Amino acid sequence: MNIATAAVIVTSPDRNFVTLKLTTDDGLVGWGDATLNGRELSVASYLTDHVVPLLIGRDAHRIEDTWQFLYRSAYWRRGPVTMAAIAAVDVALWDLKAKSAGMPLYQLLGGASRNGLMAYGHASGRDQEELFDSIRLRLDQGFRSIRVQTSIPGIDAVYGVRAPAGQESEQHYEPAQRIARPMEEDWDTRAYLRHIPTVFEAVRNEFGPELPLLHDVHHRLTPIQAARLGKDLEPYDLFWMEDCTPAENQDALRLVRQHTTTPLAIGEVFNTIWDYQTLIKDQLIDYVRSAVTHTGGITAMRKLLDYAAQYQIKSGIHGPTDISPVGMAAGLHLDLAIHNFGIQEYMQHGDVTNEVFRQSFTFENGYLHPGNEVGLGVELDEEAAARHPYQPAYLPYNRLKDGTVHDW
Ligand code: EZ4
Ligand code: CO
Repeated sequence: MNIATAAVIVTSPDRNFVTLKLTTDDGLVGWGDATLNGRELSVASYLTDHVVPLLIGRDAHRIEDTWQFLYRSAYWRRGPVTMAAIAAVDVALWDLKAKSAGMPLYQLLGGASRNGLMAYGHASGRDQEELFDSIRLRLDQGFRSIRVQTSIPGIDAVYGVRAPAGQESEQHYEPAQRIARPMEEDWDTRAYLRHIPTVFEAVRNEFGPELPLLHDVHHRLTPIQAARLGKDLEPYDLFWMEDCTPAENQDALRLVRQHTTTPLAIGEVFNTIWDYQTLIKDQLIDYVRSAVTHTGGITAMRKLLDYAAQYQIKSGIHGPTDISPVGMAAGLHLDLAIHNFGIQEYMQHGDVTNEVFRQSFTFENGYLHPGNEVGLGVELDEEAAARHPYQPAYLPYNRLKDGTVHDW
């Protein structure tokens, strides 16, 4: 089973996606997701210009060897562009191996460790009424765990707040926008720290103690501010507080950890196991947030999550709309197979994306399942993809009131 052709497909149905297509000399097709939100073409170039020529003629069964070859032969290690490119190759090879074995991928990873994957949905609102409507909408859709984000009085635009429930754009919230320059948002940490505990108090009073609630701080706090927020949220029993500090400095989480029992999740912008080294061995976090797409594929994620498992740290695989259905499916197969599954984020793609990517994973009664098609169970429709050419898009960024650039 040698690789005969490798092609990079860039398509923009509801948003940009970069997909790697591998075909073998015996006629199988494998798919990998290489989407890096707002920097898509750099990964497409890394693949097309530097990786595709190296893949032709290689034995598609040699997944570990191909991973090590791409990682080490580049000399320049790690980084989001490199690791997304390696991830795409790795996931496409796992898709091929599972297809050649005639099995869904999770069977090759050890088989199912559970019946379904608890997924959390996103709720948000500009005020309490909108937020409660949004939570009810997710509950009606079957979600049994909810991420809560809200507007903050005194801040104009805040991460994670989507259009009100029922509006057309509500279904496919996407922070990246198809504009020529990044949108500027504003930020006020003191206003945020005052407001958020009141929101969780209101949500608990309305929806009761059972519902698992999550919150994404999106890297905006210093360690001592994050420690305070974790303490202030303890009465509301969060499932997790996500990305509370920008964790290039892993020791920042030590300070947060010393002050609060609110569970901590981090890592959607990390790209290797080394970004977690201190966090895992010193037990400073509870959930690993990496996406298969951004962390070197199934091969690297399996090692990362097995390492985390030794410290009772669980998975919380990133599942925003900027992970394509191919990347989502890869995460779901891994989730089903590992022992230390925690929760899976599920933002749900829009109809146009779902026409381009035919998928067989299911969402029923709050649980995702990767399905039982051979391989990943996702096939890209190249004719449909060609109808949606690439469109430049940027994620927003933040400034404080005095104009200083802040973490977004
Ligand atoms: O902002 O995926 O937890 N989810 C998130 C996402 C990220 C986007 C960035 O591309 O933080 O919404
Ligand atoms: Co996040």
